[in-house]
Amino acid sequence: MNSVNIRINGKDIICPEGANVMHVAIEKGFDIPNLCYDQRLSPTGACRLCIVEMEGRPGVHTSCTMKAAEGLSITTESEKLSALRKSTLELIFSEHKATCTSCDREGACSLQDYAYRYGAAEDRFPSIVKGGLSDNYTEGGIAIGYDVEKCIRCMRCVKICDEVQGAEAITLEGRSGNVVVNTPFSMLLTDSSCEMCGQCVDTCPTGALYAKAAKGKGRVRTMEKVRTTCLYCGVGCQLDLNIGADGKLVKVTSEPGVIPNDGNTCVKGRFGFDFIHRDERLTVPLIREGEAFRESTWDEAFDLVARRFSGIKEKHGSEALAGLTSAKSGNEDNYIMQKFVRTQFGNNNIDHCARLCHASTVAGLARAFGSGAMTNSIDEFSDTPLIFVIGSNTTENHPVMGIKIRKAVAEGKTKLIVADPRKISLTDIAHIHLQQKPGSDVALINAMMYTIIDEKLHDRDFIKSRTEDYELMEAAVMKCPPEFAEKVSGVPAEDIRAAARLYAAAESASIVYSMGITQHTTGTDNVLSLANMAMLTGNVGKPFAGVNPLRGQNNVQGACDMGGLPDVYPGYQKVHLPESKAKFEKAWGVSLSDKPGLTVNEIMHDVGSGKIKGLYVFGENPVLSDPDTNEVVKSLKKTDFLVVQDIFLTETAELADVVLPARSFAERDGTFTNTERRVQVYREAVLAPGESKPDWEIITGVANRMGADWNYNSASEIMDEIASVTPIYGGISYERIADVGLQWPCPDKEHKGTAVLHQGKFSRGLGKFHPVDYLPQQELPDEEYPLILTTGRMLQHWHTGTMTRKSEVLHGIVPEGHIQISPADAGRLGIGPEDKVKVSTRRGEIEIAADVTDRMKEGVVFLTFHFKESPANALTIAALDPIAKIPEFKACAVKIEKI
Ligand SMILES: Nc1nc2c(c(=O)[nH]1)N[C@H]1C(S)=C(S)[C@@H](COP(=O)(O)OP(=O)(O)OC[C@H]3O[C@@H](n4cnc5c(=O)[nH]c(N)nc54)[C@H](O)[C@@H]3O)O[C@H]1N2
Ligand SMILES: Nc1nc2c(c(=O)[nH]1)N[C@H]1C(S)=C(S)[C@@H](COP(=O)(O)OP(=O)(O)OC[C@H]3O[C@@H](n4cnc5c(=O)[nH]c(N)nc54)[C@H](O)[C@@H]3O)O[C@H]1N2
Ligand SMILES: [Mo]
Repeated sequence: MNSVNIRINGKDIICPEGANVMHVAIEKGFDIPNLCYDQRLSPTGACRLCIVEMEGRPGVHTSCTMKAAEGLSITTESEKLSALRKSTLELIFSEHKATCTSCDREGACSLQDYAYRYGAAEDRFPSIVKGGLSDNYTEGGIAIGYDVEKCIRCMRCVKICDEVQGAEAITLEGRSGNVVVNTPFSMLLTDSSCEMCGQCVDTCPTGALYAKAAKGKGRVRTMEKVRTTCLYCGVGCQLDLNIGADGKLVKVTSEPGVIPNDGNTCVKGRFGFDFIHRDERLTVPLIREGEAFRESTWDEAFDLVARRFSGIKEKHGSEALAGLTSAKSGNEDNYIMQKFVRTQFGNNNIDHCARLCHASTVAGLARAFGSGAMTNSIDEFSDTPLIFVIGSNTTENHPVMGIKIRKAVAEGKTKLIVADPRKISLTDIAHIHLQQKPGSDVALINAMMYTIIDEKLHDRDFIKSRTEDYELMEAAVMKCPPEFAEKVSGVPAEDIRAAARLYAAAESASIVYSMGITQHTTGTDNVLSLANMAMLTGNVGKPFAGVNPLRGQNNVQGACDMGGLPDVYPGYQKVHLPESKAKFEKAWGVSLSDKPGLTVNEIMHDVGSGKIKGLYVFGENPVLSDPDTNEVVKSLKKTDFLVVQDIFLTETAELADVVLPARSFAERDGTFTNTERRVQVYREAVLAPGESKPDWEIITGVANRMGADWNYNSASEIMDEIASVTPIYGGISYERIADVGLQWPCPDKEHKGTAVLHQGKFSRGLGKFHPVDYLPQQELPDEEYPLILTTGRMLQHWHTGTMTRKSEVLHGIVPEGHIQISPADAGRLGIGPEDKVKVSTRRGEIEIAADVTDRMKEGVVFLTFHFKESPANALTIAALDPIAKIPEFKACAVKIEKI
């Protein structure tokens, strides 16, 4: 883009041609009054406060609709402008009842500020406001309230909902001259597309829209704002926790322009943190006495835990101990946890939920590219010519990335292919939807590659210069023409061909995937297939392309980076290699085991068989999240000694011998690493409940009583140790990431971080093609269990529900679980909407209400695992991918009966 010279108040400025003048002015520190402007939105020009004078053009002009052109010269303040702004404000007050004394926004309201600045009177014109509070802005008035008397019809809420969120849920009715209707916003959640993200509340300049839970709890100016990183998904949104005088969270706001979310959040980030103040929070250590727990001091708990673990080690050897680390907790805590297991337990029996999640990604992409991480960055999704979403329900599970994709498609910048057995929200706007049967992805992708090779759409230069073993892959693919894939997957061959052509023809194309790909006995094969297809078309190692596994938990990337895995130290340094062992023995001052440890499922298996006697579960809830719950509970009950460290008394904690109370992310400092490998800070914002401690402090307490001598004073100090032993984090320090996080690899203090991996060269040198053949799922439907059950998540809830089900808003929107079933299957089984059904597999059964929906394909049913009353994992199968050891959460055989 060309640069141009413009002039604001006599000051020369260089900016891109066509840039929004208001935006440029604000960036350069000029204070042009505005009410309808939000940098994320198209210009409205409605409030007329941003008027400026322009050299050579008489009159006044709105700067928010002005584009930068060479020689443009404007003046932002003058007597004339002040007079006009004053009367504009006075007119606005005829629509806005200035009840400032009782308003939460008092002292932090642009309207109030400008009125003061320009001496506007609130009562110069008669009020035309009618109506009052409308709590029913959203259904049941759960989250958001609307005060008609404060609305100045700036359109920011309408536009943010349309242009940014893509939900198009808000309409402004009856806007004609001076006529104001009672409820200009009419919406009902049940048949509205509102996602309750609260973007409208956040952009509202006057407080007409407000978070109901925050009403009366504190004025903006009296609250402290603490910038932090969201606890929910791997997008890593930056949020501002607004803290009231009582030290409690009042509401969440967010700032446009801040990476990676640009001020956008989903319903969980905006309204889902009230769980931190719930009475059910753990406040003191608990020790089991018979069937019940009693409270204890930290001293007693530390002593007991250390004594029992040491005792088990002495009597049964180090192999009798294992630990699970936590993708919900910080990098520092995970680093300390794996150091604890490796140095105090003396083995590598450390793993975590990444095993249930992206283990196949780590295995597959490491084999193909040399690194298991997302290759590209979140920002790119606004401008990627083609996005292929496969097995990711992006708008529900990585919502802020989902809205980026939605916006890019709406603006015509992006073509979208979605492959998912369900009609998810993204399929509504997709150019092609491939609705495959669960478990048939290899056939589908191979057939796409068959078409690409057959029609010579592949990138021969890239294949020749950057990859190896192409021929092996080609031989496998040529066994899988689209007609074969149609038989296996149920997707018409012509659709597969069309998708292949669209993907291959794009100037650059990005693959976005998640659990639909990874959670299969063929998970690693699925990932290898996607890597094959990206390399086949030269779509790796450049911007707007790549293979992008969306990491799930807020810090699952970090928990892996920190060595929360049985085969690697921090930074993926292999435990079996003598040089890494020597390095960490020197750094930690102890001798270490070079035998790779056990994975989650192997740990659970050995717990069940009695081989493992002592287990330390940190920040996970395997009773509800591991496959085949009945077996998991049986196993856990067999442990000699089970320690659970959590913020709540979870279903797993209920089985423990000792429960250790942790602080939540809002009560301590630390870092999370998001899905694009960006290391970001979260900060202490509220008072911690009772005697809870930060995770790293708790683990250190146990370690020191087992013989370690660790003296960490802060999370930042731990990060310095991490940086010293972890080359990809070598350049990370709290100082450097205070404002904006850095993306690893970031090897030294001068390095600016890495946005795109594998540019010029793959991490492993040449990219490696792998021949992959289609294999069916482990447990196929049969006469007795005729349907396929696939499991996953929904927008409003998080995994085992420990947090989201304790949030008023989230629980209010979705209080219970449902099984999604196609109208055809429901009809055949005589099941109607909301009917109670019994769902059973060879492993267990649950009762739940039916959601009959044409979003499901015939023969497939879908269940989330958020609700302990209807636990999905009572049904799932513990069959594992042979390489990655990830369970087949996405496909097993099931039977459904009406109760
Ligand atoms: N709201 C919310 N967000 C979350 C989470 C949460 O619990 N709640 N969890 C986080 C975590 S840890 C993770 S890992 C991510 C997961 O994020 P996603 O992977 O998006 O979540 P899922 O719902 O498990 O599965 C995604 C999709 O896979 C489809 N699917 C099922 N079987 C198959 C198949 O055989 N092939 C293909 N191609 N698709 C299939 C499902 O229909 C579903 O739409 O979400 C993260 N974000
Ligand atoms: N059927 C089925 N099962 C699945 C999946 C599926 O798609 N289908 N997906 C799998 C996937 S991808 C994943 S990632 C797993 C998730 O499985 P889990 O990780 O077991 O699930 P969460 O409910 O997120 O558990 C996190 C725990 O950490 C606690 N916690 C939160 N913050 C802190 C903290 O700061 N400190 C401590 N100590 N604890 C904290 C929470 O209260 C909660 O108990 O589930 C897996 N299970
Ligand atoms: Mo996950």
